[in-house]
Amino acid sequence: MSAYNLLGEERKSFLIRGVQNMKFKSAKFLAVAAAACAAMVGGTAHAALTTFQTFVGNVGVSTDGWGGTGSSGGISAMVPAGATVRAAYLYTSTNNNGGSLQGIGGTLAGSAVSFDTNLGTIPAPACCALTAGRTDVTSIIKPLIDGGPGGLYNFQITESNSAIQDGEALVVVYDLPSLPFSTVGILDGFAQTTGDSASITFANALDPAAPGFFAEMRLGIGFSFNNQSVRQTSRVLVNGDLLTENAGNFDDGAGANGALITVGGFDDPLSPALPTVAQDKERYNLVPFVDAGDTSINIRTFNSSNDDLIFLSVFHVSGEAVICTDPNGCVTTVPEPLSLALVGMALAGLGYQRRRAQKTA
Ligand SMILES: [Ca+2]
Ligand SMILES: [Ca+2]
Ligand SMILES: [Ca+2]
Repeated sequence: MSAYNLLGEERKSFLIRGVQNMKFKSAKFLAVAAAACAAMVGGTAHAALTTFQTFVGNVGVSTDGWGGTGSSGGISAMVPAGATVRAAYLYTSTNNNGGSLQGIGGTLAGSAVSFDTNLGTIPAPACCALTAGRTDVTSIIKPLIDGGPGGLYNFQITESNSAIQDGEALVVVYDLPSLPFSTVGILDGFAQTTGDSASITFANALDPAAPGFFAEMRLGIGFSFNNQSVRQTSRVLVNGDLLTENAGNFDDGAGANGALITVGGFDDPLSPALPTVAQDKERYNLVPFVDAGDTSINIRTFNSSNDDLIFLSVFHVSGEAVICTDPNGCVTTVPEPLSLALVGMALAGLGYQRRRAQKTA
């Protein structure tokens, strides 16, 4: 148990019991209602951060980010010799384009890319129509890495509209027989600024003391800016304990609109406990937040400045996991239909605190 317990042991046990007992009716009802609301408000195919892909096996993952006010730069992957690429995805994080990806695109390693999947726009009170896009770049990246020397691969990247595109994230998942059996989970979309959650639920109870046990999370965040007078950060809780209050900033870009991006990457250190803004590179070791016997890891995010886009969350954990976004764990049964009136009643009880802040970047 970490010292940074915000909710207390009782609350934490409640959360874990909630995950273990999926028949918990009222909690499930609220979760379904919140998801229904997000879908209605968002008006897009995606509602908040949702599971995009889960890879299980002798797998590894490379992540990296790039942003700039110019129209081209470099983005990288670190892949060991002998590995073969299972899948590769490129994301772009945009601002002030009306929630559309029109005019958004570019090239990766000389090949044209169009971000064909709009991951949705954060609803109010978030500002600036913050919207990310995703495209599958496996056909571009795989031939450049498979059979290659291994190590660092650098790719040129360009943006069609650099002022709107804050930057890109490259996620490469690969197979290598010598790697331990593990799970890579990719969640994407947007985290609602007033509070959002994701859970990893495991088939077997976790033992963080087991040899080789690991659990890591990396975030991709757009349109975040911090200096001595402006503070735009996200708070992240893991199993009810505070992981960071300082996720965000433009670590992989620059301090100007059109370059505000940070991605926890292969070249970033794991954040220390309770990192400062400078220390937080959006790459986190979750092991200290796991207690022996836990069957889930629950993540909650909040962005009180209402102007940062958490568009990507990549998990890499030992063993086989099921990754989902229900705050109470992975519900496997189909919920009964809810009337809009019932949804409204549930939402009235949610009572989130909301604050507004002006973007000054
Ligand atoms: Ca740009
Ligand atoms: Ca980074
Ligand atoms: Ca950061």
